[in-house]
Amino acid sequence: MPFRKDFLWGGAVAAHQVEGAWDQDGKGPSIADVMTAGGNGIPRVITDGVLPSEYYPNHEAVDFYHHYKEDIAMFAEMGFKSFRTSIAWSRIYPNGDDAQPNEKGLQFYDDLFDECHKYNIEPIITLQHFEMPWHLAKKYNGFMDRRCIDFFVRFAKTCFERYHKKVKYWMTFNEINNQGAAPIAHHMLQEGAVLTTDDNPDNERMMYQSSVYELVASAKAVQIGHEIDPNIMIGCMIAYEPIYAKTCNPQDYIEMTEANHKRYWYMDVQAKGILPNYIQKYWQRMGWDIDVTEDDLRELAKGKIDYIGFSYYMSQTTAAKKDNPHYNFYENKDLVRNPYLKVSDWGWPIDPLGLRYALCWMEDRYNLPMMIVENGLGAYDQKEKDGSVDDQYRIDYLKAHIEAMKEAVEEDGVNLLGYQMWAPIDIVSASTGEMDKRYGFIYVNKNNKREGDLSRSRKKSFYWYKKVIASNGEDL
Ligand code: P53
Repeated sequence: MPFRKDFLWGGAVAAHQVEGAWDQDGKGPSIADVMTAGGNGIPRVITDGVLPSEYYPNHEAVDFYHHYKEDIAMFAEMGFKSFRTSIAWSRIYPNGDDAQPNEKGLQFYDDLFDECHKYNIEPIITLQHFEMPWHLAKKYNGFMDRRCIDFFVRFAKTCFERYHKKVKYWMTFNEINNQGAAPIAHHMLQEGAVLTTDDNPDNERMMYQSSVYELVASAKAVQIGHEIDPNIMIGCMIAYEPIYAKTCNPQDYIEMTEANHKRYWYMDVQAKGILPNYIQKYWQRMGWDIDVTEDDLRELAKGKIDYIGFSYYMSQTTAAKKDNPHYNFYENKDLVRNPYLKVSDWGWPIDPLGLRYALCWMEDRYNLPMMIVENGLGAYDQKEKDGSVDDQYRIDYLKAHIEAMKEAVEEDGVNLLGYQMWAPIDIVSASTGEMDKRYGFIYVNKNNKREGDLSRSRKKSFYWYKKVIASNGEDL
């Protein structure tokens, strides 16, 4: 049997994409609450606060805040061993810089974790999943301001103290590296509450500066978490997309190497506790004076993670270009099509074997336990008159990825703790704000046009995943 007996099968969501109740029980607005609905290929707009004229899909989302008991019962019916979600920072500290936490927000997560434990489902928690308090963006420009380190640490400490007996697995920042090779306004707001515009020529420097502060905040939180309870496991959360070289031309390999540096230096910091030479050399070459103190470096060295959490959706491919002597790489212009792969309806290359490659790459580089905390297919689902959804394409996608993960465990011997698919229930898409980009085993009756009564129903894939878990990954 390839997977350990206590393998953490399950699913993952994020607070802002499911909960709704955006202004209830003392919650403050978050950065997700000021993003409008985009569409397939249409970017979301970030507004200056919540405007009455706009529609913000995260305000209601799928109202998990009021449906969580029903939803967790359905996860339990599938046999979930784990459920990953996040704690909405602005439920706990509505402004982010408040002195005292909001008890009602804290109570909600106590109830949620108790509900999971009722079914022996292990809650797995991300602290900052694209939902920093909006006030931190407005007042401090988020992690461009060093003071945000302390605000995050206060929030993390409150959560560790309150929940360490109920939550063993934690992650600090979701997909902290999305911004790495793509310093666009959307990512910088999502990952660090930094407000900017896409045409700001200073974005890349700002991205590195705010990323450094985020990494210091993460490292400090790891240390505090371990002081509070040495038994909890605190991980990073990296969006892992292998970047392949287009050909075996060595120049393509150097381009690939530089691309990986830009996307994954975060993991080197969090797993090895060092600020890699290649990234410091890059800053020097660009003439940027990034603020990193000796104290910061000591914190990074002391705040190493216990395991690697990562998402896996796709791989990318790049090739060297003329007139690019330093092999600089930017995700918005330096990717090429991989002729061996098909893409999803949203243009994401589908590459199951890339997951095996990913697990091997990280095992070789870090030799740490790993957890796949997101993997799934966003697709247009068709609900039939009898209420069923025949989502065989979703089953095919997940099956192929689980097979690749099995090979990595069985043949390469990687140390894998669990697999949480994204997302067991339909949610609001992070990148587009759509409801119609569906990921779930559970269909939620609500669409892009805001129609629907939020009722839940089982798709074909629901029964398939139940069988997968019951057989510990044997029956795919
Ligand atoms: P959506 C981009 C690339 C890969 C993963 O994404 C990404 C993103 C979005 O910035 O995000 C993760 O909803 C993220 C989730 C998100 C999920 O992947 O854009 O951790 O919050 O929903 C899927 O289709």
